Amino acid sequence: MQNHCKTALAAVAAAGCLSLLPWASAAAASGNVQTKFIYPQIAPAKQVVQTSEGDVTGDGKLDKIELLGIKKDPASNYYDKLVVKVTGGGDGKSAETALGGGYTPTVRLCDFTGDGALETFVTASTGGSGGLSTFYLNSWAKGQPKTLALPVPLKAVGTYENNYIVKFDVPEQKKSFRIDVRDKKADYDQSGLYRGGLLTRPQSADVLPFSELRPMDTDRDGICELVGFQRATGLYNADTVAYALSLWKYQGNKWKLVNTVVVKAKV
Ligand SMILES: [Ca+2]
Ligand SMILES: [Ca+2]
Repeated sequence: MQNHCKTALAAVAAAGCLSLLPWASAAAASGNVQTKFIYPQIAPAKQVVQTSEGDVTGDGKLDKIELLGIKKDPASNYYDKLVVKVTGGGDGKSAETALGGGYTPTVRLCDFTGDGALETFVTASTGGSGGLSTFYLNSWAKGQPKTLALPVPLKAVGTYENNYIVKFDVPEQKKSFRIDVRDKKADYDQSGLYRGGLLTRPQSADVLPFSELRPMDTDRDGICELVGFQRATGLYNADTVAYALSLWKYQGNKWKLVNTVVVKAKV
């Protein structure tokens, strides 16, 4: 099990690892004359971003799942609000739940909880320079939307060491990983971080929150795990040093950390 998960994480790493108001009217009365004012106002555009099918309610019949996006500015790529709407294939009833906003949202269906019914997993990019995303996991058992917990990002930290090594500590699993960053030697020497291969000052590497949580059935038991990707930055935001990967299984209403690995970022 442990070995298999390691293999799965390694495979993920090797694979490269790595988006109203209608015209309002107001009537004003002035003596016997009524003047009607009409103000142009922009209606938030609500649109279907993605449609899929699957049994999320657990009655054995296919449901229709729609990811809806609402924009205040139709010209923007940013959705101010996202909504998941489920229309039951069995009884035709629909239910929906409102989520936060983001860029390039997607919805995926998978059974994370192991109850045989699929959950909806929505990802949306924050659009910031950190490359982060937000995630929403909902169950729809018996047609009732319920928000489920998500994994918490690893509190891993990186520390530069002599000879162009960054050591990452993952406290959640009491594990350490040493990443060779010799390929950045010219940049690091120029910035004065190293002299003759020796560190000139303490320097840490930051491990950011999740840039991605990817549903994957890594052990092929029909239940989805989540693989988390956290980017680690060195001297500056664009200086990507490594990725911290974590494998999570949903157990007893929470996510259990199964394995972690820190891998060197590909140049
Ligand atoms: Ca489920
Ligand atoms: Ca699985």
